Amino acid sequence: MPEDPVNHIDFEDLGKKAISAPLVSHLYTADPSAHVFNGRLYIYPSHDIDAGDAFDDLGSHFAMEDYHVLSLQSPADTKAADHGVALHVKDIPWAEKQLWAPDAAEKDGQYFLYFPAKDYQGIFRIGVAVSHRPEGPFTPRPGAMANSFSIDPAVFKDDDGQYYMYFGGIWGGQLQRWRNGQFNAGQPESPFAFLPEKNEPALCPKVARLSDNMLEFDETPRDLLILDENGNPLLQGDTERRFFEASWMHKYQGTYYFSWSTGDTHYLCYATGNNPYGPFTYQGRILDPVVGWTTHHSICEWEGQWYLFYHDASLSKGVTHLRCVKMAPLTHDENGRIQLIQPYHKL
Ligand code: FUB
Repeated sequence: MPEDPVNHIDFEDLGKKAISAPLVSHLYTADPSAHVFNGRLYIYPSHDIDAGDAFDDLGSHFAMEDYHVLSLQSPADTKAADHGVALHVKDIPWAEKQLWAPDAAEKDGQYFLYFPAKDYQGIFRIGVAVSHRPEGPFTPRPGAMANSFSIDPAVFKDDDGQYYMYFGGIWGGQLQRWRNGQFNAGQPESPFAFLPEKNEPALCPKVARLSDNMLEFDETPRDLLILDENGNPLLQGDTERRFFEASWMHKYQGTYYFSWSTGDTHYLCYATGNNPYGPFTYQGRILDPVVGWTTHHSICEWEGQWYLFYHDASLSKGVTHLRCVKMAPLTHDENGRIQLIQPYHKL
């Protein structure tokens, strides 16, 4: 992926301008998925490392090997506890490499960690691992979830007790290679091959209800349609709005909020709908670009306040694949609109 879009950064100055500090600084973390379990806030992030892999537009340099779970006792905490290794790629029979953005869910006292990884054919699949404790360690299932593909699983529990997984990501996330349940392994291996034309509807994130045991899809994944203000699907060329990766779902006052990253234009955006499958209508931005190429988030209510969990690359002074997770208050205004968050103050 291209290097940091913000050039010539004075990181000392940036540290003063940042609206929030890294929640941990003894390891690099990214893609924070936050949930409150038993009154404590748990964060399920990617654990970034520098494995020495080549930097490219397919994200080969994101070569993560394990997950650590973080947690906060109170919203006033400025540092998160690190519960150590919760799952390592060497213990996942089907996965070869690249443990990308995970999420977690709880059901009946069991905790489920959902994660993407490349299998031994180089294809991203989504796996699940189980624990009796929110912080793990998690025991992986022997195989990936049947019919799973692409990256960035996010699991949402609706008020009726049904769980849904949202997922997908283009370029290195391989979503563009999937058509009608088939993976197109053809050349070239460019992130731009197999994408729709700019004037065609954008590729959609996917949604599927989970089975009662939380281990499989309960249905064939469906497209989650994101419409513009005129009711037309967002177009692939609408790069400041179209879906790229980093699905998240939250519900506020009965409305479903689907949010995502625009990837190469570096925004977090959201759309609203009246059911978990959509369609969703584009509403606006949540977060302006952060230092670093990627932007990825979750949204979670804790003790009556909503928070955005996100990352930037400030801790590594701008190294794209060495990121740090952060949190900031998030506000829905009186009309339910999410107020745009600027990650750095203008001093
Ligand atoms: O962390 C690896 C990948 O970078 C994630 O899966 C994407 O969402 C992006 O943040």
